[in-house]
Amino acid sequence: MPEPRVQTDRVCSELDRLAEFSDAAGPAVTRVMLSEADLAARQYLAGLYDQADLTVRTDAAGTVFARWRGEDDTLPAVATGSHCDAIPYSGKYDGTVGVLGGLEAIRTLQAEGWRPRRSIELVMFTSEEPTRYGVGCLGSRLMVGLLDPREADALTDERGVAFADLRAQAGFAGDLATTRLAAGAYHAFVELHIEQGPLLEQAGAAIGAVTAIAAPATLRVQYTGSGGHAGAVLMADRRDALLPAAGLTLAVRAAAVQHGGDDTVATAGCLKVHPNAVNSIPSRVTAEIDIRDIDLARRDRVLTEVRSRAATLGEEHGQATEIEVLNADPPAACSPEVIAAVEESAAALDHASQRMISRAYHDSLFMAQVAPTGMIFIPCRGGVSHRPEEYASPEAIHAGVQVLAETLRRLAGT
Ligand code: HGY
Ligand code: MN
Ligand code: MN
Repeated sequence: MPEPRVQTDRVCSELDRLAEFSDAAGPAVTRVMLSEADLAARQYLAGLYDQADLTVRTDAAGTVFARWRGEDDTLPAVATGSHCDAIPYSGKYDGTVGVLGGLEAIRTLQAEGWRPRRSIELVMFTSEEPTRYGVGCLGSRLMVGLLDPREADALTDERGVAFADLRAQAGFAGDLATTRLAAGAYHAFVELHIEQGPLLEQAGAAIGAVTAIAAPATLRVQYTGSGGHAGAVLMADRRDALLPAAGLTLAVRAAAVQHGGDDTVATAGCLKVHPNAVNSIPSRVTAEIDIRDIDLARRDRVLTEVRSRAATLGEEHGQATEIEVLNADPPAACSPEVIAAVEESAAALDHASQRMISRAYHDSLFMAQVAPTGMIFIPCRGGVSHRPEEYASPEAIHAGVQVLAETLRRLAGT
């Protein structure tokens, strides 16, 4: 079988260029959904899609679909893709490898003169990261009907800007209900992504064939004390909102360790202190907590424990406590057919592969609810991700794009 002739230099230089659209100094990348940097990145990608003669549409949430028409465009297409938004001070490969790698896989197949029977659609999902609204995968949740369009439009960021207004300013018009995918829209979905863990590198395997995606949950807890002058209010008279929040960050770890298992992870990754001034007693503190597990019942046990501790801490400190579950999603199983296509493609190209679960979530977590879905992982150095040191080598990217191209050929050729 002819090896897909991936132009690795091209895709790596495009990844470098994409990383420049950022609100952080390199090598860090910050590209929050629909920020100026994100809008500029979208423009850059639109130019690349145009050069590849793809037919592009954008839905009302800002998810972009770039379609390579197959011989029979009426058949359910095969989709691939990922995201280009990036959490603050992260790296340049999370998500982008799946978008630019997907584009490179399509260009590689085009260059061979091969024509897919089914159309191949490259999807760039809007807002995979939870940075702006606290909930991740906004675009794919809407596409699969898991997020009420009115609720989504009403989401407000920390400046109080609603998604409805933000997307209108970006030119994404229309009712969010129109983002819902038609039943059977896709024959299959496969996402290329860095592993964001160390297993492939440790095993010396080039390819991960993902079998399942862990179950994420996010909790928001807000404590309201009384604040005041840090010098003038005596200790007995204080209601410092940071105290129950500090107790909660420790309780999150205790709950995961005592009530979870080896695959249970939890952290309070976000703590917003108001007014956040050294000489002012915190009057309001909001904690956002991330809890995950591959076992749903165990994840929910830990979630229940953390919610209970959050309430108790508020009572102990005599402070008003608001607790909100932002999302509590089930895990996803990948499709045996897509897993097989990934493994057979890797074998045909002499790339060592191994089956594994994804502890990070991805848009695939939701696409699996509407189409046979799989993921292709490539190693990232030291398993590091969501940090500026995140790195995927050209060799790793080359192998991942080759296997993606071959997987698309298999899935879209029939
Ligand atoms: O948090 C995640 O798992 C993904 O990177 N959004
Ligand atoms: Mn991420
Ligand atoms: Mn990602």
